[in-house]
Formats: sequence, C-alpha cells, structure tokens
Amino acid sequence: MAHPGLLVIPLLISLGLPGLHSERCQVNGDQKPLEIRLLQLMIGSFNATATPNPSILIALRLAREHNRTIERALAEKLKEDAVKRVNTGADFSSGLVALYVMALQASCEDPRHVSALNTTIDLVQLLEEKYHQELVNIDNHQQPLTNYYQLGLDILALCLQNVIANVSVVLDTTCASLKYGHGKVFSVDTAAVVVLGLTCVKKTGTLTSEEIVAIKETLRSLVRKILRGKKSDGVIGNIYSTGLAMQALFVSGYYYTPSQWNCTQTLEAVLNAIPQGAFDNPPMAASQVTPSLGGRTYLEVKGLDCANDTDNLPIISPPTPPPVSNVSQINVSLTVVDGVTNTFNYSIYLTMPEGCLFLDVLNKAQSLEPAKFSFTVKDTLYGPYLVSINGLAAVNNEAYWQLKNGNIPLNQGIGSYKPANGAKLVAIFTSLPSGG
Ligand code: B12
Repeated sequence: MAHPGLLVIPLLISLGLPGLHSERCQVNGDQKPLEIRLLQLMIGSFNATATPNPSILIALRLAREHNRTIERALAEKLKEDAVKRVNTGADFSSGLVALYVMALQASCEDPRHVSALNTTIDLVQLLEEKYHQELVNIDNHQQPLTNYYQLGLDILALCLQNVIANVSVVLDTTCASLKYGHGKVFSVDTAAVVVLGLTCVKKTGTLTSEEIVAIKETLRSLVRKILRGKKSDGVIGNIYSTGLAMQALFVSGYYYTPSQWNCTQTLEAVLNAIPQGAFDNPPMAASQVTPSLGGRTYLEVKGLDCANDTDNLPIISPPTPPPVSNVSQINVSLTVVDGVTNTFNYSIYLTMPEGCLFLDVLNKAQSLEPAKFSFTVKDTLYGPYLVSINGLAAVNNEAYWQLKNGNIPLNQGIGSYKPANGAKLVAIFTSLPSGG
C-alpha cells in the first residue's frame, strides 16, 4: 500500500494549493533575440568615462550570454568608483552600496577586499554600517534615511555575503502601506526586493522558529499584495516593476497557487513592450527586467561560475537613424505647480520637435522665460531626476516633484518620457506620505 504521505502530494496539486509548484518561465528560442537586444543595449551603454551602473553588471552577470571584456571593464570601474566615493566622502547610499556588493560578488570578486587606486576597502563592512544607520534613523525618525526599497537591497546583499541583518523593521507590518509606497501608490518594486531579501534570510537556517514564522507571514502578505497589482494583461504593478515582481514570484511559489499567476502571460507582456522601446532608455530599466527574462533572480548572484562564461555577446552599435529633414512639430503645454504650499503656478505653451523628451520641454521653457521658470536635476541610476523648480527642492521622504500628463502620473522620468502632440505636461510639488 502506498505511504499515506505520497497520496497527499497529488491531492494538493489537484486542489491547486500553494507550496508544491515552482513557477519559473523564461524566454524560448524564438523570444531570445528580444532578451539579447536588451543585453546588447546594456553592453553598448558602457562608457569608460561615465559613472558605472552596478545594476547593469548584475544583469549582465546573471545572463547566459556574456561579453567578458565589457563585464571585466565594468567591474574594474565599479571598484575604482567605490574606492573614490569612500575616499572623498561622496554620496553612497545604503542601497547603492548593496548593488555594488552584489555586482562584485556576481563577478566573482570579493566585496570585502576591493582594491583600486592603491587602496583596499571592505564594502561589506561599509554596507553593515550603512544598514545600521538606516535602523538608527528608523528608531529616531520612524523612517529610513533612504527608503524601504533600499532596505530590501541591503538585507539581500548582506545575506548573500552570509551576514544576517536585523530584519525586524521589514517584518513589522504596521504602516505597511507607507513603507511600500511609491508616492501614494503601492510599490510592487519595493515589495519584490524585500521578498528576495527575506527569502535569502529564511534559507540561511540560522533563525529561531519564531523568526521563521514572522518571515513567512511577511512573505505571504507581500506576495498577496504583489499579486493584487496584477493587471489583466499580466503586467504586475507597471511595466517597470514587472521584472522584479517576476523574480519575487519565482522564489515564493509556496505562497500562491498556480491559478493565481500565469508566468507565461506576464513574460509575454514584458516581451511585447521590448520592441516598443519601453526598456531602451535608461539602460537601468533593461537591467531590472533581463534577469527574469532568463528565469533568474538576484539570489543567484551567489555561486555564479565566472570561469566557464561563454564570450558570445558582441558589441553592436545601434543603427544610426537616418537624418530627418522635415521633423514634424508637436504642441505641448507645461504647467508647474507648488501643490504643497501653493506658492506658485506657472504655465507655458510650446511647439517642440516630435520625439523630444520631457527634459527638452523643460530646457526650452527655461531658455525662453528664465525669470519665470528654472529647474535643476540630479543624475541617478535611473537617469536625470527633477530635483527643484524655481528654487523649490524635493526633500527626501517629505516632498518631490511628481510628473504627470494631465491627471495621469507618468511611469517614466524627464529623461525618457516622450510627450505626444497635445500633451499637457505637469510637474506638481507633492508631499510624500512617509517612508518614500
Ligand atoms: C523610492 C523611489 C522613488 C522616491 C524617491 C525618493 C526616496 N524616498 O527615496 C519617489 C517617490 C520620490 C520617486 C519619485 C519618482 N519615481 Co520612483 N522609484 C523609487 C524606487 C521604488 C526605488 C529607488 C531607489 O532607491 N533605488 C535604489 C538606489 C540605490 O538607486 P539610485 O539611483 O541612487 O536611487 C535614486 C533614484 O532612483 C531616484 N529616483 C526615484 N524614482 C526615480 C524615477 C526616475 C525617472 C529617476 C530619473 C530617478 C528616480 O531616487 C532614488 C533615491 O534617491 C524605484 C523602483 C525601482 N525599480 O528602481 C522607483 C522608480 C525608479 N520610480 C519611477 C518613477 C516613474 C518615478 C516618478 C517619475 C513618478 C512620477 N510620476 O512622478 C518620480 C520621479 C519624478 C522626478 N522628480 O524626476 C519608476 C521609473 C521607471 C522608468 N522607466 O523611468 C520606478 C522604476 C518605479 C516604477 N516601477 O514605476 N521614486
């Protein structure tokens, strides 16, 4: 007679209960060129003189195809840049350090001994210190120095280095809607990186049974919220959070049933967006989506076999578009409003070349009416971030310049969004609920 336990497995499967499936789809042979297009775009974005992007190196390392020369050059650049930041005290937020640690680990380099410019630094220790500062800030001000997305990255990177961080701040589900907010909406991206971080921690086997229960409860709740963000076409959150959501769902099959998520449908939604150029600019967007196209997750940064990499991803420069003699013109309006204290409200109507960026519109307005409109930007991994307008500047975790077309918030920034004819571009100074 069959062992009673053996009967339970088919029964659970037929009931569609969670726990017994691992939903991991990935591109097939026909779809592969779409993934390669994004890998090549990231390879082509490498610039020896620009600030290196660790998220791109992570994505390239997690892929099955490689360009060893560019990956090595990028790893060297990151080491140099990390040492420079530490030596000069330049900006180095906890999440950014976490990305550097993961990028070097994925390149089979030791982030505890990063040598460049005749100096050796320990990036893992630095990350521990940065994470500690985040926790102190939460204690003192009820919010991290940065945001919960970066706390998720910190926990993940430390765990992949066998350092178990204190994760109680992400287990505490009070104010979950604030912690996982992107502005006023739920951030699938944030929930996804926290799921990856906690999954790593859960696997270490060093936890008490109470801690395991608390982590499992948090994972269950986050997975439910991620799945609640699923649209009818398979997109989860928006197209830019979908890749991270896929990674989170790849590792948490225990918490949902097969009927709750159709991996192939989500993969197709992402693939459909690639030819439309959705991930072309900035390459950061490509870096967050490609791991899941290959069925990979950030957890696999640990244990990559660098010695056996293939070297089969040539640099292909994108075809230069033919010069257009008659660019059509579009009409757009730009309105900027201080939506917090209503100190100003300014509008301008502009004629712009078709295909221009939101940033071009801001530049033109500033050059035409410098006394009435001026702005500043900051360079980030995601491209130019609009920091201030007419001297009114974003305050971390308190207020920011939100971008809209009419009433609809944009899901891209000023360096990527291309307004269509008739666009009503809006930048509105908006307060953040708390915790970013
Ligand atoms: C936290 C966060 C915010 C916070 C940032 C402040 C804070 N409290 O830290 C707030 C809520 C203010 C914010 C605003 C916006 N965000 Co945001 N944000 C994020 C999130 C969840 C994490 C960023 C992070 O810490 N990264 C890790 C660190 C190590 O990298 P970093 O480069 O140093 O991070 C900085 C930049 O990313 C910058 N930043 C945050 N959002 C954006 C968006 C753009 C376009 C740029 C250029 C920079 C930028 O703030 C970070 C902290 O300083 C990401 C999710 C993701 N998948 O990356 C979305 C994300 C980057 N944001 C996004 C968007 C669309 C916006 C907005 C344009 C929304 C809007 N309609 O106004 C605005 C930016 C407007 C502007 N003024 O330029 C998209 C970008 C998609 C794309 N292809 O361009 C993402 C991917 C979310 C998503 N899935 O839609 N964001």
